Amino acid sequence: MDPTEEWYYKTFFDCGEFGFGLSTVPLQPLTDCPANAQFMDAYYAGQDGTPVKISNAYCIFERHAGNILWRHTEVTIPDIEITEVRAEVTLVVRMVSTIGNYDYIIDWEFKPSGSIKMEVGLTGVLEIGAVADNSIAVNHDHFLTYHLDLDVDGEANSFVKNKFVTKRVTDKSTPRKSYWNIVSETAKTEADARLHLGPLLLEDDYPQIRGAFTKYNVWITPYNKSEKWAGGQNREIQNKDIVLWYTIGFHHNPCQEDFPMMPTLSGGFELRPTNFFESSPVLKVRTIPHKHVNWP
Ligand SMILES: [Cu+2]
Repeated sequence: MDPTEEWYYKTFFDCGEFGFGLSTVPLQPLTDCPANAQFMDAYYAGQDGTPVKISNAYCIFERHAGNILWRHTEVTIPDIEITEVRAEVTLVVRMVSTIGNYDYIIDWEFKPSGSIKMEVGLTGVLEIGAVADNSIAVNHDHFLTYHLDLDVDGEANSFVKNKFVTKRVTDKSTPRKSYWNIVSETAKTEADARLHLGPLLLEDDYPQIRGAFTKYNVWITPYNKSEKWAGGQNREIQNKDIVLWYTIGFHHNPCQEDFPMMPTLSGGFELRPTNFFESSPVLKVRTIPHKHVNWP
């Protein structure tokens, strides 16, 4: 098995549970997705239980973004210079959900390094009000929560936080005054695992009470099929079947360039394997022969 395939298999995630699912819109070939994309339909259960079809709900394509996967020029050998470069080719799965005036472009990008990158792009029509001769748009937030069931090497998993810590040298063993180190902490309970986002609103303000999950951008909870929304109860999470809730927040201060159509604004995060593989999983990636390149 390809080592990255194994990682994807072990890093099981459920991308079918977007609250966005019902708002999925058909993708337009050649503009929503590139010419090399394949499209798939999707179905959801309608109000009366009958299946409702969304044509071209997903697209899947190889992305040749022009990025470097890895490279090195070896300059330390006398009289010889060796250069090896590999272009990055990734696999992207895309869907778009339109909710009111906004369109959310949701990408899952699978990289040869084993990294899985989640990206969401915000675009659409800015919601505005008219005040005398002017148009105004209010400051607002967008929060998107990803519900990730990370079963790495089986169901039992733990959440480990790696913190960078400054250490002062006190024993005069070296002229250096300090160094830095990594201190690993395994979260025992849900409260231990929360990571802070830093909300702008006061805690007793009504939108903040309603969206209290946005106070932290990472929550870890034990797997429970019926739980669909972020927010913990401080249960034990060490060596358990755990799920990770990642909340991406956008504090949107509208500007004139967002009116009337907002150019796509993107945010995201990356799941990167760390000490999972024995060595770099990209060594097997071949270079693209020049004769196979068709310039447009
Ligand atoms: Cu906005």
